Amino acid sequence: MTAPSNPLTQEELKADLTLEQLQQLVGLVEYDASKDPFPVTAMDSVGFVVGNATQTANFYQLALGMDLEAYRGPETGCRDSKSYVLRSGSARFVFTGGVTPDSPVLDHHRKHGDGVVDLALEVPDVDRCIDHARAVGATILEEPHDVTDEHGTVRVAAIAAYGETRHTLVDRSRYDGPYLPGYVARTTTVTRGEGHPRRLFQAIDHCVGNVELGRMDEWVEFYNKVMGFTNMAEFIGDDIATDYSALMSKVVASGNHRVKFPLNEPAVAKRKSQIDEYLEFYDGAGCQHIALATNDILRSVDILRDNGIEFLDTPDSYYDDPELRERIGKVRVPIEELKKRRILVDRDEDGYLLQIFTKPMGDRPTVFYEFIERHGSLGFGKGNFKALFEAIEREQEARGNL
Ligand code: TYF
Ligand code: FE
Repeated sequence: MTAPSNPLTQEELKADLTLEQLQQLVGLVEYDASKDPFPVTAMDSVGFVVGNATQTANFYQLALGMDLEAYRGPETGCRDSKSYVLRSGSARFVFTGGVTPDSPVLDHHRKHGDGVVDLALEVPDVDRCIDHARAVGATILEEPHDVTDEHGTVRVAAIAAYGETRHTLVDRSRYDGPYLPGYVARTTTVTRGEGHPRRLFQAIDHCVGNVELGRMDEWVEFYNKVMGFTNMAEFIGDDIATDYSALMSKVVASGNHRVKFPLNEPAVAKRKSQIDEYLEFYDGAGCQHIALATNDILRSVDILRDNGIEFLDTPDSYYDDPELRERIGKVRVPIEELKKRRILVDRDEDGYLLQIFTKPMGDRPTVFYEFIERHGSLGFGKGNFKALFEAIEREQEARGNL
């Protein structure tokens, strides 16, 4: 099988997302798919292990406006764990919790707390990807195999990434059942406000990994060599790191930029890096934040705040700085509207973006979300790094971890 010419996933082809909408949401570029040794269509799903999947699934429906889609657990023959599959646009999250005391899921949770275990990728040819990954020395966690039920067959495999994170590779082109064989369809029973308002985010924009001091380039090379990802221009180097961020960062992306993975490592600085705090509390490398693309960040943030989601605060001085207004130029709303909501704004040669960051979602200061509305910019908000890292450090200090 050849590389995908249409970057839409199996389900987006059936659903209401168009390629144009995705281009706008996550910023796609053109590329020659025929030379790609490891063709990737898109993110398939983000897999989480959590302490209580039943309540987490409920929370993500109520607070983040996601729809429940599928379920697997003791009632369906999976005795030791429960998994709930939720969706918002093309973004799919799978929350798993342990049921039996000896469940390996609980061992993972004991060590890492709530966190991301799987950044699963939809690929057109699982075997071709694994053949390539093996040839260049990747760790294969699961050999390619078929999973089948009355709805068809899914081919899956998995390779190891940073820490205990994995990339499951999924080809669901011969399957039309709920999520994966073994799952049953489950629909959302919660109603939100006026019946069922529009979703709060439409797609996954990028997933960031935090790795140990000195190991960022190793992981960049892993994505280059194993997955054929290329380096994007945006990075945080020594220069910025020592000034204020206490971290270094590089970004790798799949051929068409549909999948983007920034990687951070702590920088040696005067104070304890936010990345060190993560590594300490997650007990190792792992996924730090997931950026969710929205086409109306003002509305999303208003609803999310009403639902109890807490965002990082940005000082008035950020908005009142005349230099900001000069740098940003005209955006779709008055700066006052952004200031009211603490939404950040950045502009580069391609356009601009609006972004905001939540506080950590769980008990440990580890995983958080970013909401992002892109208007042409393909970047990550470089102009906001200083304000953002200062806001993160204020939280870190309040936790006594600075
Ligand atoms: O993904 C990014 O690169 C931006 C900025 O600890 C960022 O969202 C980078 C590092 C970090 C938090 C945000
Ligand atoms: Fe980000």
